[in-house]
Amino acid sequence: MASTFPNISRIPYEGPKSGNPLAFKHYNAQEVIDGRTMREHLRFSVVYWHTFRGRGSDMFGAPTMHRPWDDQSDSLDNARRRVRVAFEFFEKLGAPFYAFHDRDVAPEGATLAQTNKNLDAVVKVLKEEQQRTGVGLLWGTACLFVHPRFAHGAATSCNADVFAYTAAQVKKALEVTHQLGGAGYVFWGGREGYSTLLNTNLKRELDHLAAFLHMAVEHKKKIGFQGQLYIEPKPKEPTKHQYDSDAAACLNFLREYDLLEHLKLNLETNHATLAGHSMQHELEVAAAAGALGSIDANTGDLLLGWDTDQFPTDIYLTTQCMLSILNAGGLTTGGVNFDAKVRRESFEPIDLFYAHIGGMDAFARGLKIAAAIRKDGRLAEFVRQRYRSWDSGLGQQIESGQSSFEALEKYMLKKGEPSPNESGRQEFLENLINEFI
Ligand code: XLS
Ligand code: NI
Ligand code: NI
Repeated sequence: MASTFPNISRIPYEGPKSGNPLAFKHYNAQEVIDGRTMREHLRFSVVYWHTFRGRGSDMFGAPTMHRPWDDQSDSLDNARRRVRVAFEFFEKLGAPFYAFHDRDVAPEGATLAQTNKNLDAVVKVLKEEQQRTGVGLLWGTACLFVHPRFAHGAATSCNADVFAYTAAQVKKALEVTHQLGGAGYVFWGGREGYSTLLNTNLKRELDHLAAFLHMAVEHKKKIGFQGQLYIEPKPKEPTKHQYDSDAAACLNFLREYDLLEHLKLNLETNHATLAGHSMQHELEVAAAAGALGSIDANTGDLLLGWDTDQFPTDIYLTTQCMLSILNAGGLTTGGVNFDAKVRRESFEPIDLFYAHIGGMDAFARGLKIAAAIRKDGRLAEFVRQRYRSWDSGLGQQIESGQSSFEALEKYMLKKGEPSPNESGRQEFLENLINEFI
């Protein structure tokens, strides 16, 4: 097949002084930072949905994207052609991974059987292209939110038949992900929530969601899929409330239903914003539970209240992300997955390159800065010192469970007043971070 991007060669690393918009200034795949290459640390992934299916429409306007390779039909030929283009893009960008929903890659047929057949036909091409290029699947997932059958939810639908359809669809999506050697599989509860409590049996819906995930775990074992399962928190949009609203809610749900050992979290920046949290908060909450799995790297717009899914370019943000990720031991099965889309006004194919290059460079810089902050050690040392009263004596006794209200009362009656507090030094620490940026 002729090249779709004939004027673009493999994006080179040219270093920070380069003025070439089609070169990396910071992402140098083979450069070793803190014992691992940047490629291994960051495990970049391109999403099929925004980048190859996004058309630039919004609720007020028609599609704007110029995608000359795509005739916008639902034909299998078009779907197969798109795969070749997508892999040329992944290759030229030097992205080691991609991610997709079942319905992004292959058209839905008139029946489930026909839909599965379509998927198989396209998966064949995906497999060929993975083998040709060495690009791997970071995670697969199922689209359980576009079709009208999911209007009331998928696994949490009031309609048991829809639950059955969802199970069948996810069974197939897990099998296909396994076939393509996927490193993981994501559950994002697109419509698993409610628009009004007037018509909702919340407890029953949560029970159903848990039963569904247990079946998924069972099927995963049955087919021998070793990939990591993830749940992706998001508080709202499209529904008013989604059950997987933030990291803490997901963890509570997983714990309550005995699922915590089977799933980790796939955290998305813009979803954290919608939940009223910072991305770093979500990362720290997940890491504290040993459940930090993967990230959907994007960012919102401070002045718009929805999931705008912009490419991340803020070095402060990527530094915070990489600090939390490195402190948690780094990404293993997960990756930095650009669940991000170019703006409606950025309609040329070359904008897809600019967007991803910018996101990759922003994360590469974040990685370098975070590694330097860790190597310097002052930040970690400050935090360590701040808690030093817990390292010996009274604090140590409490932490090791060897104390009681009575013992502590006795201690305090004798001492009278706690030792004085020390400054939290927020501004000092903010200045310290800026030394590295
Ligand atoms: C939507 C979600 C979605 C998931 C995959 O807001 O981010 O894209 O990542 O279903
Ligand atoms: Ni996402
Ligand atoms: Ni999102």
